[in-house]
Amino acid sequence: MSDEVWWKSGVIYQVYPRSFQDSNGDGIGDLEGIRRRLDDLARLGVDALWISPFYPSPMADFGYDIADYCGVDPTFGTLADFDALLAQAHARDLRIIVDLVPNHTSDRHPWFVESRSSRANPKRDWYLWRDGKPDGTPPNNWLSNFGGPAWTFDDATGQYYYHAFLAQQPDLNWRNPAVREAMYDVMRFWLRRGVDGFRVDVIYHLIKDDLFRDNPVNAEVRAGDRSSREVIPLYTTDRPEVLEIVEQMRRVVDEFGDSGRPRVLIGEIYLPIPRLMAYYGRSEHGVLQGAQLPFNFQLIGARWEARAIDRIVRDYEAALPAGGWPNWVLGNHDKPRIASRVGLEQARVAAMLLLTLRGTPTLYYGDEIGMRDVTIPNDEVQDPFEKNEPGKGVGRDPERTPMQWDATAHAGFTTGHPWLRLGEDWASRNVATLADDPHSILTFHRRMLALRRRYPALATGAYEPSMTGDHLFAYARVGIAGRVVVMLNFGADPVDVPPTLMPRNPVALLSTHLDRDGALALPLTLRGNEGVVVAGAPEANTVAA
Ligand code: TEU
Ligand code: CA
Repeated sequence: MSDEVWWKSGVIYQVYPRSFQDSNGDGIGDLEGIRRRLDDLARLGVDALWISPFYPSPMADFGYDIADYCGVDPTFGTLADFDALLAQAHARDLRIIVDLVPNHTSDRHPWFVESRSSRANPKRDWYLWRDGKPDGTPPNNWLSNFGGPAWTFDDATGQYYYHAFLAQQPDLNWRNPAVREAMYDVMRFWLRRGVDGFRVDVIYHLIKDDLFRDNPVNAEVRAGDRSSREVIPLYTTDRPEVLEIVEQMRRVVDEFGDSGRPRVLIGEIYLPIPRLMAYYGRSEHGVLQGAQLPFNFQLIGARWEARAIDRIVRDYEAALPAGGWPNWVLGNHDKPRIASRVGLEQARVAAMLLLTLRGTPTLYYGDEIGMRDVTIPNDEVQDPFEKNEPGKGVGRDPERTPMQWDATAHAGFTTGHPWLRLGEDWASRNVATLADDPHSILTFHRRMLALRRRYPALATGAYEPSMTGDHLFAYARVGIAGRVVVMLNFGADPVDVPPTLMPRNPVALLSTHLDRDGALALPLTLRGNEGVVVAGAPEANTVAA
């Protein structure tokens, strides 16, 4: 294993707690369920878990509407369950990253209950309250990401409040220093408990325009688009003042980072590359002051072609600030699953890409067994986004279905009735069944993760592009201990690998097809949808002293 800090060399695994493992038969995953699966996660070979919100919540947005930042929702367990999970994860060398949702609270949070009670309440200014226009319509044209106006009128005090998401998720006023201090204390609460870091929900949303100017109308909106696309979020996201807050959050994390246990700040940011880079923060004495890992979502929306991917990797690598560590993501609880986007065969190529590019990978639960989006019948839809904007394909239930563990009832996820239906393939596509299959996608993930540990060049080595064709994308990872070449066939037809790409005495370390090991005969032809990791045999690698 590389001796770099864990959040650079390690692999993050995202757990959506509702859907991971139920321990008490109510059909909803919980913290105790995650604890029981720690050995499975250690066996998979990941290094850290990011757990989506488990805090007390009315669940209007399934936990992204928080009513108490310092507790655990009874659905998910208790604080004692969290402590047990954390201790037992740490005992296995697994880090725990928790979700921080600072942009908005639940409308049931005591802060908002107070804030809406009267215009004179001391918490009034903790949220964004404005008068309507003289004709009674909302203060400006800002739109909710989940459909409709971002302003809801509150009868009690005769003003509108702003919410970037649901009306049940009022946005906090981050210009108010008391809000900042309260949220930094929330961070300290979890850091003291021992968490290893935060994934900060929509960190780029925290500050809105102080003049509440109208957002520009989006000329490129198309029929069938989500309604929030009607305007460009110029005055509601990525405001310059937000970067100061990102640095403040980083300093809070760093208050706890010097005990030999560095902690990490991850930002959830959907922005084009040049803007994304700002969230690494300013450089002071050669140290970046912002988020260590501003999530890089470029691969999520990418056209799945060799040249397009190569371009993304080059542009991203070239844009990184000095000292900025890259990261890569294929999917999450908000986006269609990778195996549905590119197909089951390419999903292995995608995983090889994710786990061999330079930068911290985040793996979404279930992707290691090739779970696909599950069609949810209309009368079973849970996601409020889908309910608000039906028929536009925005629903997020399909990628949130229960983890498929084994071939027993409900795939071992629950003994009760699962909150969301399982994928139809669960009886064969599950961890227990695929673990026994030497050629399964799960076995591929385990071997790929093991390979990263054996070859530190794969985790922390330099990135060297080597060639891109119509379907072949090849690059090398170069560390002090050696050089590893990755060749990926993005097409369904065989592709010949130019011999110049090969190290001397090439040895296959891993193929997505799991049937190449040892010395490679040349010339090499990759089969359709095949990726291979190749090294030079040791004697060819020996460096003169
Ligand atoms: O998501 C932010 C966000 O804008 C979206 O991910 C949006 O759902 C996506 O672009 C649709 O494709 C975060 C959380 O990840 C999400 O689950 C929450 O619903 C949202 O914030 C509000 O907290
Ligand atoms: Ca449960």
